[in-house]
Amino acid sequence: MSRPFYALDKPGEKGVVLGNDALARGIFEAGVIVAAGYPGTPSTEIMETLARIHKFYPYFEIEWSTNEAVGFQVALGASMCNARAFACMKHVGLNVAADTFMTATYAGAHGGFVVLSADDPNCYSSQNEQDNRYYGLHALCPVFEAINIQEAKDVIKYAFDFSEEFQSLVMMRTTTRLNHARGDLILGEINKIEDRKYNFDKDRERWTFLPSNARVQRVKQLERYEKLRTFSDNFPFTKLNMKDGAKIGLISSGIPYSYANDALLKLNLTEKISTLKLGMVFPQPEKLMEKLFENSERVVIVEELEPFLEDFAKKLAFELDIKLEIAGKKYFRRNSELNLNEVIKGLTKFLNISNPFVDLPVDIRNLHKASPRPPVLCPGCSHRSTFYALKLMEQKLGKNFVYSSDIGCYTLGFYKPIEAIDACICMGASIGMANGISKLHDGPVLAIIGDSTFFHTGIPGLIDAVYNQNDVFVIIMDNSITAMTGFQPHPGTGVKITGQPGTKIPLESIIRGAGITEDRLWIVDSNDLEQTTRAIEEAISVKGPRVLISRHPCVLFEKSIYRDKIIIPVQIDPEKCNNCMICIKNFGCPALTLYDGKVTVDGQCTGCGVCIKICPFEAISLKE
Ligand SMILES: Cc1ncc(C[n+]2csc(CCOP(=O)(O)OP(=O)(O)O)c2C)c(N)n1
Repeated sequence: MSRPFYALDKPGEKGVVLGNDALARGIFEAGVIVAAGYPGTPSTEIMETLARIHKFYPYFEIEWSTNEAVGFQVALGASMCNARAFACMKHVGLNVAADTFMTATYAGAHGGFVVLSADDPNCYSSQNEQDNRYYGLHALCPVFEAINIQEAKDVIKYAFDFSEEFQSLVMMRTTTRLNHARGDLILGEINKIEDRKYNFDKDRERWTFLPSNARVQRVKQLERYEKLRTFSDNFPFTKLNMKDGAKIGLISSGIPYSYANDALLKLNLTEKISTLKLGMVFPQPEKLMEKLFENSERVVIVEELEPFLEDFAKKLAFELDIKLEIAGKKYFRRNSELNLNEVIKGLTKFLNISNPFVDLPVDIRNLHKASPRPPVLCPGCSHRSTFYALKLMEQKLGKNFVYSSDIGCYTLGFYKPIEAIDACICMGASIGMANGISKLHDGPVLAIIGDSTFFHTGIPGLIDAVYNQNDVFVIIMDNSITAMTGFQPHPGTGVKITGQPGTKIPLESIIRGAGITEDRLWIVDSNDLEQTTRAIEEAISVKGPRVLISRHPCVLFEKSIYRDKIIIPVQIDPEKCNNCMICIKNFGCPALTLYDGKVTVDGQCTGCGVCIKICPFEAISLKE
């Protein structure tokens, strides 16, 4: 197996990598001993790259945990043993881990402990664009950011040293633009921490949050916070660049700083504006800010999402009684991402100068737009067959079902032609919401959840349904992988992140353990339409909590591992096809298209054969 660039022991070597590869490299260089997390775009590749590095350096431990709370707890346990520990998640994952996080920050870190929160401005692949810098403020946990690929590696590596020096947890906050950008990276030294003992630190008062201990730890947390506040001015990746005679200041961090820097270059303003670039965005460097304020009449804050730095800057200027104008969100949007174009527009408005680039296509995204495509389930996706069977049953019974959904590929059942999904808020919420709806709604209430999501946070909802005898029909769309985030294994697959075998936990064993009896449990092959429809019909006629596992492996995942598998696609007999369009309008497989007024099969067909069963004219068959 050839060694990827990011796994080389060649300090000084230069290459081009993904932001997430750079972050993984930094974590590895820092000497991580335990890494844990749960997949979530845009963070997933960090763990996957670490797992690839692990193949060459198996001395550290790495796992996909059941969910982010568990991942965080695994890392916390390792930190308690004096190990360098890393927890990885997307921004909403920190909501799942928040209960542990909020209290763990009182106790602080023993071995260096870094939690990475990958935020997603513009909701590219998320249900919200929450700004997790506020978690830092909320938990008094220092938050670091990086402006480019090289810094991503350097900052996160440094975060482990920092964490140990201050005995503090550190949050590394990234955004999609950093995680998924590519850029130059110079490799650093691999830190080999050889002389440490990794035994549990039996400091019982520190780790046991009985109220009597919690009060003491809270005071310690506040003392630590004061040290962090003071240190922020000396943070090695924070830089105040004062310009002689400049009366304008600019504060920024992360990717927005890179845009601001480019904008100043393009506008020829680099010598006229003093800049404060923050590497540590919480706590903020008060002395550096004070210096900038004292020398400026106006300061602009360039930041994405919430006015996090802006609010702090205004408060600080007020407390210091320095009179100056501080502006931010007045010139820069609060939702979505910024880009160079937007930053130039905002800056020129703030400076009240004309924008020389206004007619130029500065926003390169406009030049490279892909043709618009609606998000759809893949050709051959087994979720489609389950939805189709459900829709058939609605027709047959003359009833509309309520579909309380979870997050996964199946959420695409919201779109035409399926149009099933009625509600989806966050991972693990489908069964809980269905429990509530079932108490009031007159008609069948379904909870739609995937296998990975069921393990993640679905189980308590099912236990609630059984315990409270709620009239909820849970459908687990089991494609035997975490498909939406790119085929990560989970407890139901029985394979670990390293590719080594783990212990497989069948969904049905948990469901039975939660109190679902055999007469309330159906297990079908999703692509067997007859079997699936029959099971749905039986289950709908029963009251109380019941579960259908609709199981068929993800077709894309299968294709990726069985590359040589011969696919026999379907064909349409033009003599038999009368263009009723059921296969296109109701079933909606993207491999079936209308060409020259006739239904045709394109090269995407996976040969799942489900469309053969739905054609009332028997016009579809497998190719010979
Ligand atoms: C708290 C949280 N963590 C992670 C994610 C990212 N994410 C979205 S869906 C999903 C899991 C999907 O897997 P599964 O339930 O098996 O459904 P599939 O996509 O395979 O159909 C993940 C990890 C998220 N949205 N929220």
